[in-house]
Amino acid sequence: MRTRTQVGIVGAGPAGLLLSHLLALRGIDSVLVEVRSRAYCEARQRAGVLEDGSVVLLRDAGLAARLDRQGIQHGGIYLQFDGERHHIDFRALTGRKVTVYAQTEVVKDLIARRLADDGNDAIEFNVTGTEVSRLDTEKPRLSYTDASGVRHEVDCDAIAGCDGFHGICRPSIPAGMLTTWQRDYPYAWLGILADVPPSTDELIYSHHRNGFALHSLRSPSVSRLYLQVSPEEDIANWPDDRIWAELSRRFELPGWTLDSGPVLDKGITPMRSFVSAPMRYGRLFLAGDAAHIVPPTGAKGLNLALADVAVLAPALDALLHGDDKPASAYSATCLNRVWRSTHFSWWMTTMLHRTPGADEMEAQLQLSQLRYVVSSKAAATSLAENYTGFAALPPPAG
Ligand code: RFL
Ligand code: PHB
Repeated sequence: MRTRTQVGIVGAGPAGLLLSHLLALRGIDSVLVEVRSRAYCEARQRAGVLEDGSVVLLRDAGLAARLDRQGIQHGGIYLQFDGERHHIDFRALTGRKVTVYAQTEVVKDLIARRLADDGNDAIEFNVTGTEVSRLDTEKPRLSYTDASGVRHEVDCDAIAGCDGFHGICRPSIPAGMLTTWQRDYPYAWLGILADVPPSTDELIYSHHRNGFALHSLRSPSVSRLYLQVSPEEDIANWPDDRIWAELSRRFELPGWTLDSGPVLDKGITPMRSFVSAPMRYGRLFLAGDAAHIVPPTGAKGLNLALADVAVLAPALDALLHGDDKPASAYSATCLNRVWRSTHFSWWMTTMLHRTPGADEMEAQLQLSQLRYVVSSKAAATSLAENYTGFAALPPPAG
C-alpha cells in the first residue's frame, strides 16, 4: 500500500511519541511505527527522574496533568560512602529540583494523548520489517508491514529515527558518514521493582566495597532499587532473598533499615556510553538512544531523548516550510547537551562503581572525590547543576 505523510517516525519510546505530539501541535502529520505492542511499551521498566526542563517541556505541551498530580519532587540526593550518608541539597545549591515520575508513566501519558487526538491510526504497534530508504533525496521512504500483514510504503518529507540503540535507522546511514565513540563498562545494573514503600525520602547513591547500589522509587508505595553486578551475571543466580541481603549490606547505616517486599520485576542492564555524530543524514534525523547512550547513573537518558525532539520538532517545521537552517543546526545543538550529559554520566559512574580487578588506589581516589563533593560547595554545586539539567530547553511552540 502506497501512502504519504510529512514525517515518518520509527519507534514509540519517549522520543518518537513526544515528537509526533509536538509535530501534531504544529499541524504536521506523522506516521509512527513501533515493533512492540502497546502493553510492552507501557510496561518496560526504565528511567525514573525528570529534570525541571523536561517537566516544563511536557507541561507546555499539555502533557502534564497526571505528572503534576503524581510526580514526586526531590530537592536533592544522598551520597553514601565510607559508612556515612551525606545530603546534596539541589534546591539550596541551584534553586532547582528533579521530579520522580517513571518513564512508563511518561510513555502511557504520551500514547493516551496521541490516540485521543488522532485515533487508533496515530501509532502502528506490532509492525515488522521496518526499513528506511532514499534518505539522501527530498522524499525519503518509510516501509513496514503492519500487524495484519499488509506492507506499507510511506513517502515522507523527513524521517525521524527514534528507534533506540538497537534500531534500524542508524545502521541505514551509509558506512563512513558517522563518527562514533563508545565505552563499555565492566559492570551492569541488576534492577528490581518492589511492592514496598521506599525506605528513604530521596534517592541514595551508595559507593560500597562490594559495588554500587541505588535506592530509587516509583511512588509512595513502590520502590526501585539497583545493584552493581558483573555484565556476565545470570539473573537466575539472584533469588529475591539474595538481592535484599546484598542491598541491605550496601546501604547499611546504624539506626537505618531497608524495608523489603515482594519483587514485581527484575532484570540486568549493561552499561555503556555511546555517541554517534552527526545526528542527521540527508532527510533522516536521529533522536534519543538511537544516537547516544549514557550509563544510567546520572539519570540523563530519558531527559536527553526529550531534549532532542524539543529541538527537532521546530527544525522539521522550518524544513517543511523551505528553511533548512534549524535542521542544519539540529545535530550541533543537541550534541552540546549530549556531550555534557555523557561526561557527567561517566563521572558519576566511575566515581561510584567498583571496577573489577582495580587496585586499592582506585578506591582511595573515588573516596577522595566523594569527600570533596560533599564538603566543597563548588564541587557539590557542580554535581547539582549537572544532575538537575545544565542547559535550558527551547519552548515547544518555537
Ligand atoms: P527507547 O525508549 O529505547 O525507544 C525506542 C523504541 O523504538 C522501538 N524500535 C522499533 N520500532 C519500529 N521498528 C524498528 N525496527 C524498531 N526498533 C526499535 C523500540 O521497541 C522502542 O519502543 O528510546 P528513546 O525514545 O530514545 O528513549 C530513551 C530512554 O528510553 C532511555 O534513554 C532511558 O530509559 C535511560 N534511562 C534513564 N534515563 C533518565 O533520564 N533517567 C533515569 O533515571 C534513567 N534510568 C535508564 C534508567 C535506562 C535504563 N535501562 C534499562 C537502559 C535506568 C535503566 C535501568
Ligand atoms: C530510576 O529511578 O530508575 C533511576 C533513578 C536514578 C538513576 C537511574 C535510575 O540515576
